Amino acid sequence: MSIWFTEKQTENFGITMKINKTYVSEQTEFQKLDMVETEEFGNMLILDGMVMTTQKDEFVYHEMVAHVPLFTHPNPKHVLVVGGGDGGVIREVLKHPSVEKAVLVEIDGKVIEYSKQYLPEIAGDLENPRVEVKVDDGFMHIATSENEYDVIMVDSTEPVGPAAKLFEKGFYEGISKALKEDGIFVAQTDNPWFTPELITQVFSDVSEIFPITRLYTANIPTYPSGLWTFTIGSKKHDPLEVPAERFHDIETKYWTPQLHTAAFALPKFVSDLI
Ligand code: AG3
Repeated sequence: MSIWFTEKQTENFGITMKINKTYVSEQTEFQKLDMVETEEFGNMLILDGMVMTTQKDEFVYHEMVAHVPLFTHPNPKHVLVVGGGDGGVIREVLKHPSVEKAVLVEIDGKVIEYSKQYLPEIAGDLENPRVEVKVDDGFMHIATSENEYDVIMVDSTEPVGPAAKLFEKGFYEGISKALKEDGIFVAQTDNPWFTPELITQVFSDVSEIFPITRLYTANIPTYPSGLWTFTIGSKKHDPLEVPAERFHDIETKYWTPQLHTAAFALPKFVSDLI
């Protein structure tokens, strides 16, 4: 007998994977957490029935969340990751030598604990001395920060459950206040096939707050539709005007200097959303 997991991505459509083992299946204080081994994509973290990350394709999301804003900023020193308790974004942030301190604010300590145990190559850098891990509410952390960060990355779940307030305009206003005068932020903003209205709404909210607002995409096979979007809000630096010499050498599997710019070239039906 084989066991299969389906994420129902919409009422009528889903993604199905063969599961070899279930390591954890637990209701935490905030959400349902499952950690499983899949045949095709290695170990996988599922929150509230939604695929968060897998060993095989995690690099796409984590590299694209981290490197696009970090290379856009000329000298990012102080960085905040909201959510992202699996540690993947932090691992990529640490590849930038200018970063002196990276703060991770994850609401659910269990995500951190089980990621360290079952996703060690993703979570391994959470112990790095340049990293400060806080198990806390990211929304509150933003609300109480002022003029502190060069770059903020919002690595949230979907806008249901604990992350719903991370997609509201008031949160982006808080982010703007928490950023320094030339700060940049990025948020994962779902996909254009099943949640086009969300992309339009977030883009419009962010562009009312930030002078430079941009949308870019990456291919993530285990996320709904595979075509994922990220929205950037920037006070001064434009991700489309990064001087070539700023792209220092780093080891990546998805991001390249060419892709940094190419990721902003949108299919027509996607650019029509913004
Ligand atoms: N956070 C965004 C995952 C969204 C996936 N959505 C879904 N499967 N319906 C990923 C966390 C990785 N650090």
